[in-house]
Amino acid sequence: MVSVKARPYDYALEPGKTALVVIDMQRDFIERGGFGDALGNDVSRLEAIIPATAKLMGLFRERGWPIIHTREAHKPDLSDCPPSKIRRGSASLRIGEEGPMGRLLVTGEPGNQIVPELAALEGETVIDKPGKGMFWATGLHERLRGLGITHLVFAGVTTEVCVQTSMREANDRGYECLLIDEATESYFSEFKASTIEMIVAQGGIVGWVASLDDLATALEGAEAAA
Ligand code: TIU
Repeated sequence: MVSVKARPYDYALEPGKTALVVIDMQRDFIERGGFGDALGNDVSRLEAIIPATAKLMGLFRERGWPIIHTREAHKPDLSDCPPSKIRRGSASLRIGEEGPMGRLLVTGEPGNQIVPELAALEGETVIDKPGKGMFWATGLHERLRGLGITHLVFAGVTTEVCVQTSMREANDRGYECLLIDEATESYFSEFKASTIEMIVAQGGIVGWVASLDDLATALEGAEAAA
């Protein structure tokens, strides 16, 4: 066990049972012309976490620990996208419509690819998820159980939408969840801050939050002591 300084109290990370989940770091959300932009958001805020997320991924890759990448992606015929979700998109550009980076939130389109700096390496898992949460209609729980994973470290976008939904879903399935502060972001700074407070409130009702430095220090310290 590696003890990581975190809120609301130290997180007990279990090497060998821990996976990193990087939520939806796809061009649709991070670059101009994508879904996030079509919803009227300032996407530059999200781009800023790419270096910290890359560093976090490096900590897992150096140790050979599993990394799961997710993408919010629908089938080209949109049969896995509820009409309610399409209706609530932007009036100018909706899910499945052709934008500057191809059809919005549709699997295989340029906008649906993970940004190049954070692209998955061979052997890493990429999950296309039709919902905001990573367990809905993905088979991910069974896959994680097959790998013996009980602990999940979270990164990605947006903090209050797909990251928080996925953390809550993971919590209900018994995973011990840790979010890394510098590796998640929202289009709304106040939503990120509120989400972090919600996660750690009531004794960690959804999980823990730590800084990237505190995670790196804990891992390196534990290895130096071994
Ligand atoms: N709109 C928004 O903030 N987020 C999403 O729709 N998806 C994710 O958070 N990935």
